[in-house]
Amino acid sequence: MDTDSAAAPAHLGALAGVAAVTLGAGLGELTALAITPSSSPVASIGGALIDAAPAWAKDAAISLFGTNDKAALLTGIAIALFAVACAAGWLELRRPPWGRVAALALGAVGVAAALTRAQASPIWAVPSVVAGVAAALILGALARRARGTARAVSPATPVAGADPDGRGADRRTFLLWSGVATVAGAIALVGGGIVRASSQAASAVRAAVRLPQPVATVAVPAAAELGIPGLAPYVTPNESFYRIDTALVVPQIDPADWRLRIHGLVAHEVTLTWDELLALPLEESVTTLACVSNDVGGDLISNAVWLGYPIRALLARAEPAADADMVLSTSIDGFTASTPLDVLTDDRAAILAVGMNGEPLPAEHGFPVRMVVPGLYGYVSATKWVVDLEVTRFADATAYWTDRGWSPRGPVKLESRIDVPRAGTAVDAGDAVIAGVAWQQHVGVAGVEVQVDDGEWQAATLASAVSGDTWVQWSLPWRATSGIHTLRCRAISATGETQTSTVTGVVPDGATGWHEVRVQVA
Ligand SMILES: Nc1nc2c(c(=O)[nH]1)N[C@H]1C(S)=C(S)[C@@H](COP(=O)(O)O)O[C@H]1N2
Ligand SMILES: [Mo]
Repeated sequence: MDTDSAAAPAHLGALAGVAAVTLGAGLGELTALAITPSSSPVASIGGALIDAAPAWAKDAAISLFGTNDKAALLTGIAIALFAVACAAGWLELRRPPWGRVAALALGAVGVAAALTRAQASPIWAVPSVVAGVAAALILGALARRARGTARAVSPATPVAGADPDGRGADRRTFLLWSGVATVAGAIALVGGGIVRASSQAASAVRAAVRLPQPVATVAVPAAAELGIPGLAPYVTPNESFYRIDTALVVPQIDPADWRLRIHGLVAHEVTLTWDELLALPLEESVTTLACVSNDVGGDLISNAVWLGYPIRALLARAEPAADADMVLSTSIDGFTASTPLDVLTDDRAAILAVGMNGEPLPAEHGFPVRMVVPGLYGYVSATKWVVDLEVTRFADATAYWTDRGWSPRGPVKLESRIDVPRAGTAVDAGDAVIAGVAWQQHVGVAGVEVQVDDGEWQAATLASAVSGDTWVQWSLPWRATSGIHTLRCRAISATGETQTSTVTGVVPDGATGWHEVRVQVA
């Protein structure tokens, strides 16, 4: 064992480790940008963690962080990497070459994660190899400097010929190089992430897409929009449409390469290209998507005008076998959803969507093609970046979330939400309005009732809606008196069912209960 190195302070080792791992990861990130964004070591490890995480951890992440669950995961990875980097640096200082071995092992973890991603090809290993090797080399070099520094400053092990100025210079050089490596690595990591995100947002292929005119259009009635400030708009702008998926890096698909394969229990396999899809008679439909993880009162629900082609017609070409009862859809990144065959073949607007509110699908909402199915939660129906439909049976196959404890079928439950006034806000006494949205897609909402404190349930006025496939806005005038008030709402479905007061959590097939808001009236 090198006794000199024992004199080097541990924090110098930690600094060397953080510098080496940050720069290594940054170089890996830049390499990934040159190959394909999803091969990024950090993104691959994050993606593998998402898929491997126990169901309770994912459920907790979505309910705690909602659509910020990915930022939370990346923060967690950064903290874990920081700890491992400190440890590796310390090891390299005290037990060389084990710190370098740890850096290489970290790279190997990246390689394993990258190669097991659904879209991976062997070249996906390269960014993690670059990251691991670079981190090991940088760590070796910095740790040598740190040991030199320690020897120089340690009175117990004077270095022959070392003058006080030289000792200070050694230390300064070490700190300078560590600092430069850390900052350069951080810039590469953050910059790489920004370049990746912005290149996706401003994707040239997407910008070049010209969607065909629909053969059937839908007019959204003006009376669907009550225009009450604070109330969710009837049609959600794409920028504020909720987003939930397992894709840490949004999959990039060039429409020219997109293929949909329909196979399984069918008489004829069908393959569809992008040009073939766009040449079909496309129809507009308005469908509200909801996430099964949406808590009572939550905002994981949005509404859009979609452009697409009925899946029913494509299945008719394939001719499903009589004993088939499910379609397992798969995205390019390996997510799967199990959708009942009868839902895809009845007369509802279950579509392969290419357009969202007059634009090609945004990258994060499934560009170029996703499924939209009225009446089912997204996890069993709304596969984004869809590339494969397997006609099968519930008895024979399970989907991504089913394997994690969620129900194989997920019809949307009857729910309603108060948007105005918002909980905790101050309301002026006098004439006020209570307003919100209510939904049970493909069943439809016939009424909404509101209760103030423990008073009578009062019927709210419903706005118009395109169909029962969307949510509907509602409002009720309220003479607000000063004090603290509790407002509650409940929906009545088009089939006469009253929304249950029974409180259930989101697992395994969606939350129930009445939304309740407490407000202070001044
Ligand atoms: N490829 C893919 N598609 C997916 C998911 C996913 O993780 N991956 N999540 C599903 C879930 S759980 C929901 S709620 C909807 C959300 O669609 P949005 O992000 O466009 O709102 O997408 C569905 N489609
Ligand atoms: Mo979801």
